[in-house]
Amino acid sequence: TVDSGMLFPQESSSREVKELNGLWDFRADKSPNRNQGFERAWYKSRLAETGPVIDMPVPASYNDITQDPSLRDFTGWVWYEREVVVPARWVADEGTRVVLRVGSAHYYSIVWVNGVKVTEHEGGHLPFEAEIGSLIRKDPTTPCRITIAVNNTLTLKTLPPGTIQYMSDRTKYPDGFFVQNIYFDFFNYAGIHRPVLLYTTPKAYVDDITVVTDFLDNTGLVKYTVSVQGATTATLKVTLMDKDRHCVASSSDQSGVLKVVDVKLWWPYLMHENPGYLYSLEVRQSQTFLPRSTQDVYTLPVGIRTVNVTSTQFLINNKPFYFHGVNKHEDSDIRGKGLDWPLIVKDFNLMKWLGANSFRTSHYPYAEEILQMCDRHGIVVIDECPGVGIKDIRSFGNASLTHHLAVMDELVRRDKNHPSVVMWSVANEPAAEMPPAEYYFKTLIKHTKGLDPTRPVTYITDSNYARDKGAPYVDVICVNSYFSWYHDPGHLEVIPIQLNTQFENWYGKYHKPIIQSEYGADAVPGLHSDPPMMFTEEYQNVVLQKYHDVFDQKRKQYVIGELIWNFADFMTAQGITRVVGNKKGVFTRQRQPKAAAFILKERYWRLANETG
Ligand code: GCB
Repeated sequence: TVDSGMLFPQESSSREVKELNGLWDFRADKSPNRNQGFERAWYKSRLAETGPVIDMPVPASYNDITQDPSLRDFTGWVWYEREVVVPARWVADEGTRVVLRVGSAHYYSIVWVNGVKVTEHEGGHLPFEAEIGSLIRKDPTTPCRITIAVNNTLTLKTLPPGTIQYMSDRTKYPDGFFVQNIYFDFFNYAGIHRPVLLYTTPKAYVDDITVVTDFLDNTGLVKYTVSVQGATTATLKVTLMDKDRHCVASSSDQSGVLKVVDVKLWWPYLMHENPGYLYSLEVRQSQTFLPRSTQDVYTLPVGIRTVNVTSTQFLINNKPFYFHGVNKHEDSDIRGKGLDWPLIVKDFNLMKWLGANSFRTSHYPYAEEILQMCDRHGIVVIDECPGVGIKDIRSFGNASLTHHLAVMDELVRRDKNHPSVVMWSVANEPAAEMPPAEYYFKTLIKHTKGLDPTRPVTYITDSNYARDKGAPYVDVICVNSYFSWYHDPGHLEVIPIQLNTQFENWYGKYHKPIIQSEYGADAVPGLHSDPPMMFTEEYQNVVLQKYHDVFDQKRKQYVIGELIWNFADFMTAQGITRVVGNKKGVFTRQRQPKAAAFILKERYWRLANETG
């Protein structure tokens, strides 16, 4: 389990943030065993003194930045470095904690400051941090040198899993040739994907806040717990404020329940004229360190809402919620999976244009900045962990499960307070029919419910309904299917019968609500044919329409949502089924609409009016 909080870094009257985004020195370790950087201790001096370095933007995937194919397809350690001038007041004040934080780096990271290792972290999609105050105070006259080594190698014990395969036939492959096998359908982009920053807190600080919300008639209930570190006798002031910064409730206890009269609930987009209403929970913590006192202030956005699941419905604030949304990727030209504000805002504008009220973070946790947008705009999120491509029986082993549980710890710790997050997804399309899947998913789901008893838990399946070993443990059945695409390609006429059977089978066996968590077809933008043929925009249209007809019959019964695969085209590994990436987007990778986007838009706005 995790032993500290991971509150999103924020400035306040007691906290400062210094972003380290921009150009870093970069060097890929192309030595045969990828280990030269460690053998020669590249972290001990300036990276530029160890050999040639290039400019690398942070945040960004490094893969598509240069013209070098061996860097695009690189597997192994890459090294990032930059120097930062730390404000003198941070150095001078022993009472200031200085924390180095990495939003995410794919996949395994080791961090040094002035040649001293400060932390390491496994997992490519969640933040990690280290307190570095004592190190920068050691030698306040030199700039602070931050070195981050990142390794994107995936093995059977990583999440997502992969394997490294060496090819020893020298009549076919050059010396040292190996490939990274992956079992998921998106490019294994790597590097420092999210912002790196330094932030400060006082020595006695607010380490974590947990809120759980509820309401009774017109009264909102905010159950909160504050955890404070570094203080012996902290006094606390917790104030809940509305949008106009008027105090609506307050307390001086470390935990308790705040009552909000005439509560304004957090509602999803299109379900209410004022979606995404957020209160602010200001936590003000004071501590007296003689001869002076310090204060720490942290303000958490809070949306008051409830989530419940029945055998046929998904309820938000006790009202049936129908997911009409998308599956996404963090993916775009040049920057790969690097966080990019113009892209994020554009995607929200496109989702709203479509009338999408929800998305799934397929197939890994997205940047917390994105969840904050969801909170504010009322976009509902199914928060998925990187458990994608669990196909090999060895991936169900103990070491893999232990890591998977740890990832859920980190994911729930980071995202537990987001009102937009209404459900956890612990995996996508695992080999759920294999015998070890039963214990694996039973344990994983129980663990997740232990971490957060307030949200339903699911995983996304493409297994046979009768043989799926984990389905008994999920709250909502999420099914992916690609009728007339991967099965019976070209035969659009099979969709009504096969999709009906799919729903009846799953509901008949489990009596749980069902989300069509993926469906779709590739369309190369600009390819046309009538009658429709695969890969044309017309074919994608008809697949969607035929699925929609069945959804309309079933959504009044127990189908509670439909998420198109995919919002936009995205990059994949090279292969014979992918024409420069996956083309199942309703938008192109450059975020221009295909014909299908207009069909979806019409439908989603109609659904918004019908389902309220
Ligand atoms: C799936 C996967 C998704 C793929 C998609 C496809 O079932 O969950 O990651 O991209 O199918 O297009 O093959």
